[in-house]
Amino acid sequence: KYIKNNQLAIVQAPFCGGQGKSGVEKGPKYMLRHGLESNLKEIGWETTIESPLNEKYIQEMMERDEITDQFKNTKRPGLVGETTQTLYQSIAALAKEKKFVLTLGGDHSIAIGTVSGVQEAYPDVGLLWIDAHADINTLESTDSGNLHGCPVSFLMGLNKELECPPSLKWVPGSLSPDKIVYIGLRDVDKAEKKIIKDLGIKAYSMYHVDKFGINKVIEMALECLHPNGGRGPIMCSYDVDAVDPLFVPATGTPVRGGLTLREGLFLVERLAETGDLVALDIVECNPELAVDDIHVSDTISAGCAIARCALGETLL
Ligand code: 6HN
Ligand code: MN
Ligand code: MN
Ligand code: MN
Repeated sequence: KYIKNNQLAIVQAPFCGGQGKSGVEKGPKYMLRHGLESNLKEIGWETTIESPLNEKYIQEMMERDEITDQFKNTKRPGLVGETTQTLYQSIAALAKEKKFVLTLGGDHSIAIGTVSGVQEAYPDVGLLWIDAHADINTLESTDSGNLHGCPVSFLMGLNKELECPPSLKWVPGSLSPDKIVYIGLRDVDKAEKKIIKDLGIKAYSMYHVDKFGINKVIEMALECLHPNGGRGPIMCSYDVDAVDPLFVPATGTPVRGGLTLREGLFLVERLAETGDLVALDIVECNPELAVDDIHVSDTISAGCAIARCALGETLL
């Protein structure tokens, strides 16, 4: 009911500046080469490919160093701020046109732009964050200085009282703690645990997946986002490292003990079934971290399967 005429915008976000390993910017190209767009057409979507970050920009980005673009401990805030603002503007426009926005990353820092953009079209959107990590470090708490570990803190406005790099000041930061739910967590930093606890954010870790089963977990998560059986728009930001590295080996920060591939797909099949999903990010596929071709194809085909299941391929 939110999306008009099966319109789907596939946004390429070939960005690696939120972390230190190159190759994650190749995610979109690999997923498209795998046939993702034609597969989605086959199931009835009217697709367009959007590339808000142009070639020249990406070339420049790869050449920028983290010595000059640094803010205290934080790496490349200038680059991350500019890139996510560009994505934000383009995605806000697409979502307002009532298109489903599928963004292919890139590292997870791009969610600063994708979620802010979708929120502009759907202020009450509920965000499902599927990840091994919580990505809620602040400018002060981050140990690594990698901004892909921080997008949620920006989306929630947690850096506003801190000294913030000018490039990231555009972020509205209006996501409230009851409009995000985590699933898949198993590597959360100490400071992140405290933030999650203090703000009362709902988080289903792998412990909860084992305890309740994936079906119960997703039902509880949906209930948190739109309580009392209510309905409303849903966005999903899906870090492929939520799925166990057995199935998704080529990713920057793999953590063992994750979702099975079926659990990872079931989650998004259930979202497709609600009919309320308006946007999806698929991030952190890094084909360059594969040790062989099988690792590449396992990772890319899992990423594509997540997109297809979220967009209804497996619904009968
Ligand atoms: N991701 N908590 C660690 C950090 O560097 O802040 C890991 C972050 C991983 C980020 O997977 O998108
Ligand atoms: Mn992660
Ligand atoms: Mn960690
Ligand atoms: Mn992540």
